[in-house]
Amino acid sequence: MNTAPKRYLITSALPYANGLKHIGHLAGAYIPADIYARYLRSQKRDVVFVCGSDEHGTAIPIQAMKEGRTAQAIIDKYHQAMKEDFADLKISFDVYHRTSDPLHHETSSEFFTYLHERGELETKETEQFFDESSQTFLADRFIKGTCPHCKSDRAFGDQCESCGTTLSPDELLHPVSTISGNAPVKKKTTHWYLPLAKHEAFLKEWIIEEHGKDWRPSVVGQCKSWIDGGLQSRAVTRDLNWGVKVPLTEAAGKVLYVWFDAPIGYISATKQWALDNNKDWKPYWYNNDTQLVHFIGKDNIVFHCIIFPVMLKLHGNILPTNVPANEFLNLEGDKMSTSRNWKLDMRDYIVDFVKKENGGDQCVDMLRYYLTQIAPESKDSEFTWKGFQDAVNSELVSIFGNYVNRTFVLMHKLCNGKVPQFHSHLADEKDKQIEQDIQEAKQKVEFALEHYKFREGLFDVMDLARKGNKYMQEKEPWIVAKQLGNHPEKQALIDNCLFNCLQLTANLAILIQPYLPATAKKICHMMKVVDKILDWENAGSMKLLSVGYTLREPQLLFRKIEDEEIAMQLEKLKNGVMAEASNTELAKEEKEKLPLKPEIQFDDFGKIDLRTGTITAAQRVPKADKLLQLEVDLGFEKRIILSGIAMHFQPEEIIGKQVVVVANLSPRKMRGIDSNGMILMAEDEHGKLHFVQPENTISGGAKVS
Ligand code: B3M
Ligand code: ZN
Repeated sequence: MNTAPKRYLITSALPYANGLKHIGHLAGAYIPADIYARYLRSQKRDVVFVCGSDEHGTAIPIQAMKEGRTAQAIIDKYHQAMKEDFADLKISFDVYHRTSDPLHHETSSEFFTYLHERGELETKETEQFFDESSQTFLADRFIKGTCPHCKSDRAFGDQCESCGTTLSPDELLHPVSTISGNAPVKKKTTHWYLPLAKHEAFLKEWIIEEHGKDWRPSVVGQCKSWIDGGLQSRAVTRDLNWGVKVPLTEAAGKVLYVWFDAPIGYISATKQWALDNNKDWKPYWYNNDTQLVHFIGKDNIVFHCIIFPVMLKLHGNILPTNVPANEFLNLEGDKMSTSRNWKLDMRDYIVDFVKKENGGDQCVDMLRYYLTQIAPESKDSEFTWKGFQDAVNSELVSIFGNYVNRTFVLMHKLCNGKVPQFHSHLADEKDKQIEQDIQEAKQKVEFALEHYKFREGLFDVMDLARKGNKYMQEKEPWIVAKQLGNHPEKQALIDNCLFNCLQLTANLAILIQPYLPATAKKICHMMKVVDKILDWENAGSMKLLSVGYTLREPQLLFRKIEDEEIAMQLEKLKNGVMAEASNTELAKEEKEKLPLKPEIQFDDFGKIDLRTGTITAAQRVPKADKLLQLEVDLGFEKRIILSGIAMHFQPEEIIGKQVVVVANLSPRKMRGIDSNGMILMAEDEHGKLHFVQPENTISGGAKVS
């Protein structure tokens, strides 16, 4: 690892072609990758940035069923839409491929065959649910039933939608096929497995020993807990009629598991890029002097850090150098969710801002700015419209935009629209300091970008703009112009200030370029220089603009975001959720038939001991999207209770809430944690949960009957 990488291959998670993608995806896997790629290109390094649509898996036929269209129609529609959205937001993929492409089918079949022929896969016969009327094996998501834990009938073969428990189809009570509505039968089927346990030593050595220090702690932590939990063999084939056919005669009707073929999509995309550009793709996947970096969200860590690396190793390819996975981005106090329509799609932003009359490239950069500033690099973070407005108005407009604009206005006013000379004999401490600040900024931003600390790098660029403002404010060239009368050095003093301010502006353009490419270009246009000036090696220089060169009139770099725009977005978000909730089958079903459970006797109810309590602590449960771990004070004791409310509440906001607890429920283990009781919740017509509470705060442990 001492030799500098010769070439870089950057990948962004291949989005499922089953719907539009939201800004959480954008912030997690696309913007940071794009910043990194643009930075490397400005360093003139050899870089290929690949992505494409993930068009296999059960997600696609399920969406087809929902929209009443064919799977092919679904992938065509969303592949095109996603491709356009990424282009609109200036994500600079070198190739945007798709996994339905024959080149990908070929590449992934070859990969499977290679592993199969070398005996690296095992086969196992298992029994799986089968729908006789449609003659199909049922993927977990296609089986519906009653949850063995909470008894809700909104449970699927993979997870209960009510309490969030992860399920296997066998655990469901009264399973039915969602295709036919009939009870499925069990049928024998053979599948191919990747025996991960065999590679445990390699994974430990590679992840923990080799990368334990340079990968993000959250990534290493997740890998470690997977490995420590014992690695199970993973099925790499499925009984499904949508996907890459398993290239074996005995495997008719089977396809590769989507998580087997999707990451191979990175290779197919590289091949496509090579074909289109008359290049050789092989060094990017076989030579050790390639730096492979996967940008993903945290839910994809196990696939990119454990399963795919094992596949790559067995196939003789290089391994990723880093997997800078991001945590999740919440929206206005709640988790983003497609099913509840609590989200902001990239497309929504494009339509409401970018494609509006006062929109355009500046709005693209405004979103890129805010999403990087709040990037969930080390913990979940939150998008709020107010936060967006503040970031744009008080930072981009007031600091960055204002600095550049003042520099140009003053230069036109006080220096005849030309780059002035610098008179060294008049240089003071402030002049020396600002020059040093520029050089330091370059080093800081560079260090941050090389280490995938995109937020930090952006902060350092803004900090330089802040320093520029301060320098100008202290030098006050407009006062010098007014007050120094006929002072012989008057113009020289003004010149020095504006010379520095202009060189700083050119430096800002270089440093901001990976983050806000359109803004950098606009500054170049104003400076009447070609984009070539944006090469990274130019940063730190005080000779970017030549003395005597005429510059254009300034243009405003960013517009303000008005209160009304924010109010409208918030309104839209709320209305969207309402509309979605009343649309969903679920809501309809529940409104029509919320049948009462069978009658019980007074004694049955008497067995339940309900008590009041107060939530004194709350935290998320790792790897369980829906669960919160609560500490509840019942007056006579404190207890740990797990509750499936994480999609509805942030841990911080529920501390201190009074609740009603089923206090004598036998303890149940979930995710390795004992839950001692249950909290009563009421669900409204939109599917939102509310605490059942006493009308006034009363002491803990009070009996409820
Ligand atoms: N399509 C899952 C996701 O979007 C999946 C990523 C594949 S990357 C090879 O979360
Ligand atoms: Zn349940």
